[in-house]
Amino acid sequence: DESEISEVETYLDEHSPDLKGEEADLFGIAEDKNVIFVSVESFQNFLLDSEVNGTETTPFLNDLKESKDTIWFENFYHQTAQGKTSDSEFIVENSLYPLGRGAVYFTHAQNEYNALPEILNNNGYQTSVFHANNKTFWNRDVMYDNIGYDQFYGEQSFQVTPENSFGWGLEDKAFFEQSIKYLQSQDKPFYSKFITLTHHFPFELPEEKANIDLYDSGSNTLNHYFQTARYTDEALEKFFEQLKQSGIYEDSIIVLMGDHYGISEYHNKAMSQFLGKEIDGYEHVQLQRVPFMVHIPGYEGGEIKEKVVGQIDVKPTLLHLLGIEEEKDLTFGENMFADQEDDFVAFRNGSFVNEEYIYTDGVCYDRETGDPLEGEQSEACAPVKKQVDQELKLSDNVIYGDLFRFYDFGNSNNK
Ligand code: GP9
Ligand code: MN
Repeated sequence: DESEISEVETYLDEHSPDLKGEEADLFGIAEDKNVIFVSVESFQNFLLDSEVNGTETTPFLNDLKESKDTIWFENFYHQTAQGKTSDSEFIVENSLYPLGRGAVYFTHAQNEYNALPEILNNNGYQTSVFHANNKTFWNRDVMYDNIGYDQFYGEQSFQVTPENSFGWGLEDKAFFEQSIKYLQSQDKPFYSKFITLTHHFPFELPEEKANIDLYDSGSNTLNHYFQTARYTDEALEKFFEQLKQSGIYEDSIIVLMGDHYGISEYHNKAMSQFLGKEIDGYEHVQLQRVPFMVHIPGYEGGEIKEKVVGQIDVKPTLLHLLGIEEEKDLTFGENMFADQEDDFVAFRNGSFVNEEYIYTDGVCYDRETGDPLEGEQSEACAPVKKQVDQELKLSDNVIYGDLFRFYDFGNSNNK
């Protein structure tokens, strides 16, 4: 009820960043531009700059992340749980945490939200999603409708043939190519989310489409993982070219984000062979880093940001870049361009990362060295851990109690 939502409001007020709006870096740099957001399936950071038998896995992304017109957050973590891709979508759209059990997209698709597409709609954007799978998968059709997407281009919007599909369906190269005509039909400015599919478990690719060797380890999954990653890297490169050719590129910013891990703990032995080190709790958390790149055509100030950030921070960050100030929004994440000292990335299981520490399975590690802290030092994580648990609980309250019904966001979203 009202008292529960004011508890959330008070907590978020007390923990909001020092710099808001125009004071922080890059405010409004993408004002009135189109936003092309690409959710890259199962893509983990360790793929970047990796090689198999001397061949780069991701030549396109390797260049992109270092280029003048890209801002790359190298310590960006996915925060998904059982809802996988749908959790990553939910976190990005709402800056709320996913649930500990089940997928919010299924269990709470009818809640009141103040989601990114609705806010963008109110600010004159046309909003759409592109994903070549059945529309009902993850209950997307229902959720998308609730949170304000204008169009959803699902499997039926695409020509899927035996030649252009394998694995989960339409291959990424055909998916992007066939999407261009729909993008051209959007009213400007538009916000369009693309969800890729090829680089999905079990990561199998027809041999003639593979441009990198299989890896050689005891895990068939990891062995294939590089081939589909390479395929998706090529698909993204082609997509950028097509955006340029169709004249969309210059008036757009392109955001790339990995949705969640592709290689689970089950493959730790093979992963440890690949990385050349043992995978303890610390390394496991570090493996949850996924790409997050903001590509701004014409921008010259590209840099690699070391700040610890996560999917929960995407919504306030995008609004910041677009120059949209949502004074009354309730977000658990923070604008990545604002300075904030005591911030952390919380995971659904209660683990966390902040600038100094990584906490998981009851162990507090030094983030810099990866060493577990011993004795009294190990208490260093305790105060942050307390806040992490409180924050997850408050976010759960919002979802389970549908608390946004009782809050006035100060815009037309409230019914
Ligand atoms: C399905 C695709 C993959 O449409 O988004 O979902 P995942 O299994 O990664 O959650
Ligand atoms: Mn996924």
